[in-house]
Amino acid sequence: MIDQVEIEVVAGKGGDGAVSFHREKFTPRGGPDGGDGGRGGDVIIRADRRRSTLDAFSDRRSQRAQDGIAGGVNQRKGAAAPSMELRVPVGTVIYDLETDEVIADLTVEGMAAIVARGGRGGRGNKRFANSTRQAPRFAQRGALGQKRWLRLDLKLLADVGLVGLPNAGKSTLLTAWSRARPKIAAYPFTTLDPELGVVLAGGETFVAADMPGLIEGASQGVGLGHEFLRHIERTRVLVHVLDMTREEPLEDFAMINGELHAFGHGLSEKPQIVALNKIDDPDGRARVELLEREIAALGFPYRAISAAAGEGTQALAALALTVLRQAQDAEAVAESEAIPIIEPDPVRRGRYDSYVDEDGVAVIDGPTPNWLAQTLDLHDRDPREEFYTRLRRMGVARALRRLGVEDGDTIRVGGVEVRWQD
Ligand SMILES: Nc1nc2c(ncn2[C@@H]2O[C@H](COP(=O)(O)OP(=O)(O)OP(=O)(O)O)[C@@H](O)[C@H]2O)c(=O)[nH]1
Ligand SMILES: [Mg+2]
Repeated sequence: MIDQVEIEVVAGKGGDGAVSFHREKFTPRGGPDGGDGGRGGDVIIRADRRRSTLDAFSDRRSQRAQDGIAGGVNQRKGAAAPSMELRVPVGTVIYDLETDEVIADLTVEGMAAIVARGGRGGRGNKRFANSTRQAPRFAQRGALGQKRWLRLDLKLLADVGLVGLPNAGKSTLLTAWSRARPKIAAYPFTTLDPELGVVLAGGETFVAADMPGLIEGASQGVGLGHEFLRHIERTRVLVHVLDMTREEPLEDFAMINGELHAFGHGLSEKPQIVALNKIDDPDGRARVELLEREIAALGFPYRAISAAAGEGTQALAALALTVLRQAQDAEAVAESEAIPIIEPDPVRRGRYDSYVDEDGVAVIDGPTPNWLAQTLDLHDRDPREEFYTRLRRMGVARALRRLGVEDGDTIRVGGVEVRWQD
């Protein structure tokens, strides 16, 4: 059972560096004091057990973090943007859509992955001052944030399983619950199996699984019993549906629980809620009144409902959600130690490739050269000088000479074509 969505994540752009000069009453122009821009926000995806589907992304395919703030006068640094956190259900696998590589498998509550890095802030003009250039009239732009397409895959596991005898009203209940779910336009829910339903309760959702009815001997494999019971194994909370129009609903209840116990695998330890169904039927209602004290004495939370008429079904959903959250809280305690954050590979700033492309143009390709080409205004003399100086310091001149590049030849750096000046 796969719930799947494709989204674009765009980290924030870095704030631009400022161009400014110190000003005092009798000094019309002092030294450069433009501050640096702040970093753009990262995009982070975090597993949150309060999410049960990927619906939230169906109408917002592009997720964009905020940009960093520009630097200011008087060396004031622009603020870094906060990262944007997207919340997905536990069990979501994040793929790079282009390469199909797994970026992260968020198996644990709270686990997170940085999926797009914010751009670096640009440097203010103060940082470009040196002995020969005391009043730089340029600053650096903030770098663009990382941008990529992701595929999120969620293997839907049911939170709540419906159990009971054949004909108890399990399928009718799931239908009633699913009717209450608001339609979300254009969401491809057709990929869901019919036995699973997303149930809305108090603004939150959980996933419920309908099961075929269990019969006596199911734990011994009678009537495909083993197969059905294995499905129940993967749910956290059971809703036990009782047909109150039957002669002895409490015997039915005991029989089913006996089968769950006999099968083992922790089925009988799962939290259970009892749904006393078919109270729209006069016999059913009468029997609820007759047996209510006995049922209460069993110690299970219960609700009287009419699955067919949709009566009491929302209250039952709310109760199921409460019990589900309690079960999850108990699990979360065990997992609350170190919550891993998955970080992308560190950028190796000093590294770059140099080669001649199919058009015969020499290319320099690496994080730092690309960054400089994108953030310094190469149409302007001073920042262009700065750019070449920085490249020469990285040994680019030697690499280009090796490729046969001479002064004045066109080269390509970070997607920008420039004339090489040694
Ligand atoms: N009067 C009344 N009939 C109901 C109610 N809920 C279910 N039924 C009827 O009971 C019969 C069985 O309902 P289902 O929902 O198919 O029962 P089930 O538990 O899914 O049965 P299996 O899939 O065979 O295990 C159907 O005829 C329903 O219309 C109810 O609240 N009141
Ligand atoms: Mg059914």
